[in-house]
Amino acid sequence: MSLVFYDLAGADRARRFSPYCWRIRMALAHKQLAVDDRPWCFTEKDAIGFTGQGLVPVIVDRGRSVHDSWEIARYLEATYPDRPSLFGGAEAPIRLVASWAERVVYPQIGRMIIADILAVLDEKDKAYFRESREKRFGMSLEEAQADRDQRLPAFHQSLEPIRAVLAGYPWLGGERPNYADYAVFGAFQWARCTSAYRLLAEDDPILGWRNRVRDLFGGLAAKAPAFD
Ligand SMILES: N[C@@H](CCC(=O)N[C@@H](CS)C(=O)NCC(=O)O)C(=O)O
Repeated sequence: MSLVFYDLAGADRARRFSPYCWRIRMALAHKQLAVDDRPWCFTEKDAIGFTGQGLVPVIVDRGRSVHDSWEIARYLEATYPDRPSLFGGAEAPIRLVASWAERVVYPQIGRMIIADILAVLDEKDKAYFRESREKRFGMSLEEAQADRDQRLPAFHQSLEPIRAVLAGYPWLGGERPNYADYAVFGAFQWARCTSAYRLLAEDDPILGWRNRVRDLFGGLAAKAPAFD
């Protein structure tokens, strides 16, 4: 039986846009696992109620469910040791990369695309998304996104750690891509699947890396509905 994967989807069910789900979609491809894909909307909490929480990604494999992207990555690495490694024996440093991405990269990108995300959602999710995110930001989605041009320079500056790695290696995983790449890439894929806003300059090496990750696994991420 294939592994079941609950993945956040928009009005167009083919538009998958969660940064955390993209981490796992890439990790599943890396592990060469067949996936029974379940598109999921924000307000379909009942469908994942069996996990005791309300967030995706969720996987069900070998009779057990796992949620939280990091826990899923660890589960895949432990359960499929004969498949290409996600951590390359360096779990703790990769946890650092994933954690840095969540705390530094994801929030900045989220703030720059939050109103654009609304437009790709299923109608039934829109009120929930607006209300929950406006509460989080303490302002309207449109206000949160309005100053994104002013935010870009600080965002670019905060990405220096990525450029430092790419100056010496093609991937954040070094000579080969691994979960470090997918953990950061999730945020850029989230943006390209929901917004036409250009986050990266044409000459930024991070854009070249993003495109290399996008094109992995036969263009898994490249083929997804997106704005570039
Ligand atoms: N720490 C979790 C975060 C997962 C998360 O925030 N997922 C979002 C989608 S990107 C979600 O399911 N949100 C549901 C909601 O806001 O109701 C992970 O790493 O998987």
